[in-house]
Amino acid sequence: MSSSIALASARSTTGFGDARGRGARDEQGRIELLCKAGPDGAALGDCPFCHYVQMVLRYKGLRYRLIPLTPEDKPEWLVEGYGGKMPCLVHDEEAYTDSGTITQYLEYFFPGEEPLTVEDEKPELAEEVKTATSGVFGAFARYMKNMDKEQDPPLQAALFEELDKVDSFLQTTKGPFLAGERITLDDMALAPKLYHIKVGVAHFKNVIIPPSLTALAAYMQHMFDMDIFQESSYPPDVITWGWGNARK
Ligand SMILES: N[C@@H](CCC(=O)N[C@@H](CS)C(=O)NCC(=O)O)C(=O)O
Repeated sequence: MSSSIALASARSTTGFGDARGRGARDEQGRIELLCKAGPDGAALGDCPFCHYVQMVLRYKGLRYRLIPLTPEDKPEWLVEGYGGKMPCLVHDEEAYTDSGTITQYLEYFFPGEEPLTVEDEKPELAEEVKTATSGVFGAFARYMKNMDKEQDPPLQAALFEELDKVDSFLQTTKGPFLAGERITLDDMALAPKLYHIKVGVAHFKNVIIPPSLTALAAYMQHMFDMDIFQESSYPPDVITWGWGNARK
């Protein structure tokens, strides 16, 4: 089995098979989410992509079994069939990897009253959200992984530039969410990354996100206060453990 999306596409031209509309109630309790384990090897680890998927599952009110795994504990089918990638969602005897694919799948099979995207109604806005947010995590990861002190200032500047982009964008849409008044998948994808940034740069670089980015600060507070964020989250020291390993 090459990739989960290819598998799903093979079953139907709609991309995710034909079972849409069976309703969440039929499916509850039959969803499993395999994700990175934390320092104790058993509790939830520091994965913003898993955090994202969990926020979507909880937003939709779907029950699921969370299965944190160390690299050694990954089942053979995951390693052999899916390159060991996590998060991995298992539903109806099919597995799906990549948080973007997983959340599209959930949105397709378990649609709510309002869509979690604005792509259909406001494609330009959807594009603007992507442009404003897509560079954030890469810039953060490059800064975090850098061990050469001389390279820190430009890498920090690059990250702050990306955060500034998000701040400016939030000023135009007026919040509380990226696309305005309605939460979208982009919010649930971004907030866990902002959590990593907040904790990671303070711990490893001794800097804080510039307080002048007031729209971003308000956005972060709003997202971090949401029940679905907190219920899917892990403590800050799990983040510093994870990035400590990535910096070795
Ligand atoms: N692009 C992927 C990234 C997933 C990813 O990087 N997962 C990492 C942690 S953040 C992971 O689970 N690593 C542990 C492992 O694979 O054993 C997605 O969106 O799902």
